[in-house]
Amino acid sequence: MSIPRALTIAGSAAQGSAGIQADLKTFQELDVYGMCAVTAIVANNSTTEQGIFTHPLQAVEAQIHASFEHVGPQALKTGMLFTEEIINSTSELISYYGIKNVVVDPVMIGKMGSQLLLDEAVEALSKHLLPTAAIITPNLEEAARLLNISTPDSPEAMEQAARELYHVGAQYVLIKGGSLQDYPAIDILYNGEEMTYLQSERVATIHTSGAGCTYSAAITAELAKGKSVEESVRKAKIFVTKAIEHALSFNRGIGSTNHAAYRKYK
Ligand code: PXL
Repeated sequence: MSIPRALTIAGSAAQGSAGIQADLKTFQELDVYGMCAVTAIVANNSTTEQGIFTHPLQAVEAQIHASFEHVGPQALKTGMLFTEEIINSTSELISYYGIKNVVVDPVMIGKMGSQLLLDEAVEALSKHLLPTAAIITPNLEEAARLLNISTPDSPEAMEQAARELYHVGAQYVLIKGGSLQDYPAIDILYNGEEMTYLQSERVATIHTSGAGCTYSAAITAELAKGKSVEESVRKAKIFVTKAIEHALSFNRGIGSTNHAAYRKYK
């Protein structure tokens, strides 16, 4: 039996809401066979800081080879890559295997405040990884950091940032306006020609850990099925909105996006 297959190259988020955990749950919910290459282990959450533990570069590369040499993904996403050497190696392996459906989520700071990308690695992300991307999915803070500008504070400023990021090299730029407080949840997709607005109502919840990972994983899953970037983003926006609407709160701290909500509350 044949099934679409996707790979995530990202960190492990021990609390289960974000990182590879969010990615694999999302792939599964969208009927896509999920694989992972773990870059680092994050044992922090909003109530405890147990630390971030990195893997040797060789371990990351070995996992990527194992995924391609055996099952073979039709799409991949990158999340937390942490170091310049992991970024450079991932970029090289993307070119080596010639995969085109590449979603780059330029993860920098976790909802819980953990630093997930070292400062000295930001340039490598722009220079080496971004040009391999079919789509890059920054939030406002990440877009600002990548472009060295102040954080976009309006849809017009988001459009401007999308244009500039497009020129850095991705084929599509999706700027996520979830943190633009006085607006609905507006995301802007740009492909060098058209600005497409995707809008949903703002959901009043603090339990949004994993939203960015879930969104980019859903895009990746749809690309693995052969959908276009625009179709994939539209479906992913619905998927992540459901996940936020039905967010899970636990005993304390920031809870999780609900990766099963799209299936359960359609
Ligand atoms: O939400 C971003 C994110 C991505 N990847 C890992 C994380 C987090 C947030 O905690 O832990 C591994």
